Amino acid sequence: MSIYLGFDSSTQGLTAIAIEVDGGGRRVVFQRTLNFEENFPRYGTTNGVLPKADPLVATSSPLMWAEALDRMMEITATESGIDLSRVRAISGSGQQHGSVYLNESAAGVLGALDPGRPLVDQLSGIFARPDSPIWMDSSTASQCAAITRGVGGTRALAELTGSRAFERFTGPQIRKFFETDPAGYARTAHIHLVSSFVASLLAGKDAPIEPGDGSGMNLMDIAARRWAPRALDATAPGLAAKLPALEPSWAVAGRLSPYWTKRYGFPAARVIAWSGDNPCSLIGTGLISQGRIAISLGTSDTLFGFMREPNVDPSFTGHVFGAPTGDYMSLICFKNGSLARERIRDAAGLDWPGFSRTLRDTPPGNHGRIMLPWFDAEITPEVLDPGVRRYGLGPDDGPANVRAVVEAQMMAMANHSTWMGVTVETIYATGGASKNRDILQVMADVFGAHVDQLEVGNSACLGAALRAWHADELAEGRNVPWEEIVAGFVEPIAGSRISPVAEHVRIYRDLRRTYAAREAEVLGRH
Ligand code: ADP
Ligand code: XUL
Repeated sequence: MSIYLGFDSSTQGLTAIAIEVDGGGRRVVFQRTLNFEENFPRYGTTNGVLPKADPLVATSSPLMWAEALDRMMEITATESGIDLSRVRAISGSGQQHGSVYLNESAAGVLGALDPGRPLVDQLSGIFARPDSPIWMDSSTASQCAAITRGVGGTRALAELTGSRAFERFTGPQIRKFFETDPAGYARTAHIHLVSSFVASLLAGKDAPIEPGDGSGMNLMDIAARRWAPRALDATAPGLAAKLPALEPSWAVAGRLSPYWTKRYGFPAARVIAWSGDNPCSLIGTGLISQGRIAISLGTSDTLFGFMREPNVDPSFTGHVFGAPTGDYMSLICFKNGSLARERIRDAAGLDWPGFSRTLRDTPPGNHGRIMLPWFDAEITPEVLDPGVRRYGLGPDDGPANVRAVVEAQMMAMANHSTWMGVTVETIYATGGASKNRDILQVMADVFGAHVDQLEVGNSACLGAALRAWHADELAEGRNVPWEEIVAGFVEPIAGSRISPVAEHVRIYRDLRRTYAAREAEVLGRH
């Protein structure tokens, strides 16, 4: 019997999952989440984000992520009930795009961590920059423009890296750091993603970046899976020397360092390259062949599917990322996801059961009333000048706003995903809000598709554990097919299927056109 660990360092918290694999038997044996704001208040984050004066800026604390990792490893060792000696490998998932800037001392410190002292006490000197820009940041429009020019235009950059320049992507963030703090950039020896940073803490040395998360940087040649010199040159000087190696998703970054084995009694298990939360979710939802999609309703809402070839979105709204299988995935990301739903819920004075009841009590189509739910700058479509727009709807009409925000989110997802060319018959729903069946009913009606709820709500974390298993087998010389890896873990909850109601599907077919027209009107794209 073997145990594999998967961790998910996400925007709002850190989750751990342990899976047990025993011949044909397989099950999740442990799951726990630590919330950054609640459990680590001394960092002063709200929903995992540091306070900021500029609404377009979003940063977090890499030291907080490290402290959470330390606490979670302790919990796994002391409270999970699992037999630690059976832990063979650990991998993880990180919120995508976020970057961590380490100075020259970092390598030495990570390689000689003292198991007698807490991790954070030893890390305070390793950063060339104390905060990390994260995926919610939209402050790099001028850097996006400069990089696009440098690479030869939007199409050229999208074809090279899988995406046009996006404000939150790591390359534009690195360029901004270089422009605004050249001394800090010069002090930077290594730039990690959230995923490769946390993996480095576990391995006690620099862990690689893999193509799933590497494709969220505007720096990787998506077809060759190598750093793209043209993109690096257009971003910042001397960048190649500061980036970790790019290695396959199943690369072994090392073994758990003595800090973890001596401090908590873990075996020297393999540390497998960490990936981004969306590539990990692709595995954790079992999307290992073409033609199906998943929607994750987390802090961000994302819609994604497996792809055989890197076919770039002709409208440049969506992304092509590497998939942890060695293939590709298509993805669109919405920033106004769970936090937008929460704002409407709070304004209406409701809890989640009340929010659900309201969805049941209000009519599909909302009598034609529409909201553009851009509380924050939006990614899809690009909105850098945020503001909620309401049509036929007052801000004080709580119930109508509840329906409007969910309908808006689902219509935007349906409208902006047509480039993927997938005839959507079934959607796998995951993420924190996917437990809400009334939200999923709106999803089913807007897409005209069945929606299945997955057993494990955190598919990114599960995907990370499954990747650990797959890579450990490979390292032992056994190439276990992905179908076999995901079987028994990613099946929808029996009886959970939510089916579209034909009459509602008709209503949304029309309303989706109205929604698209409103969006175009506000964005000045008549
Ligand atoms: P992350 O993307 O940070 O991993 P999660 O996938 O854990 O986030 O989702 C967290 C979100 O789930 C919370 O912000 C909350 O808004 C949402 N959520 C939790 N329970 C419900 C519910 N019953 N209905 C709708 N949303 C919910
Ligand atoms: C994807 C994206 C978000 C983050 C945080 O491009 O920005 O989904 O990965 O979850």
